[in-house]
Amino acid sequence: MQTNQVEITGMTCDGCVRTVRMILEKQPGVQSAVVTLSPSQAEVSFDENVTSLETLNAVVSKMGYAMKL
Ligand SMILES: [Cu+2]
Repeated sequence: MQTNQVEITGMTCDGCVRTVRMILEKQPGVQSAVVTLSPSQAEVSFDENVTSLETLNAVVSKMGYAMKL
């Protein structure tokens, strides 16, 4: 399990924050996701044997957001 703090671009309101958090928490291997608007970032804890920041970034990118990796 690892925890990473990553900057997220594209979030403009609390709705975005909720959306990103729900997307992340639904992904296999993700244990928790704490998302904030200011600063615009996510703290994600996940099992690195199951998923990766690259995979999670691909998922949020489909929704119009992006992680700065
Ligand atoms: Cu929004």
